[in-house]
Amino acid sequence: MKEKIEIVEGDITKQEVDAIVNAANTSLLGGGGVDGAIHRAAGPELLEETRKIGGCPTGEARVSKGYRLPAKWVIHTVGPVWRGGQKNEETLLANCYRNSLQEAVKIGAKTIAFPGISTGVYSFPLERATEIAMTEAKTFLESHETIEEVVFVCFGEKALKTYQDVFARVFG
Ligand code: AR6
Repeated sequence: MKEKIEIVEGDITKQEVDAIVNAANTSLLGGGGVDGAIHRAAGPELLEETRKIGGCPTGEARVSKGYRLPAKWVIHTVGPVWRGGQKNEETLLANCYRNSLQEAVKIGAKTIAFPGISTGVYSFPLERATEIAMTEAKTFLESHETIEEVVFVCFGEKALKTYQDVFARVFG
């Protein structure tokens, strides 16, 4: 299982994978952070399509094309805003990873890249978010053979170190 996991530092919009995951908001109309970067790199057709999709509840995922991105698909998921941990945040974040992977299976994507959903503006504690990401990926890969590679894209060195440490714990 662990050989299907890759941890890289960099920009998710540059990833040569079948699908990249976007940390969107419920409107799916774009925003800052990784969402803004994905919309800029994909071009205006992405917003046209996500406008038609018409939004996405927290924890769920919706698929669009990737347009000018190297990735064929964008899987938009909406992470929870961290409000101290008593508002179902952990379950909702786990749902984001599981539902995104489920969408990847449905569209036949074999390789998928994730950013740290909710770990920016939405303030989910990075280490706990990373544990949830890795645990969900591990559980999902154990029962779905079509996914060949899950790439965790870390934005900056601190995130990279956290992902590497958590990987060793979860997959070690
Ligand atoms: N590639 C990879 N990771 C990135 C990139 C990039 N180009 N840019 C930022 N990150 P955030 P959230 C990392 O705030 O917390 C948006 O406005 C970043 O360092 O983008 O889920 C949406 O529209 C962080 O670790 O998403 C929503 O309103 C992670 O991506 C809201 O922000 C997520 O940070 C969602 O907040």
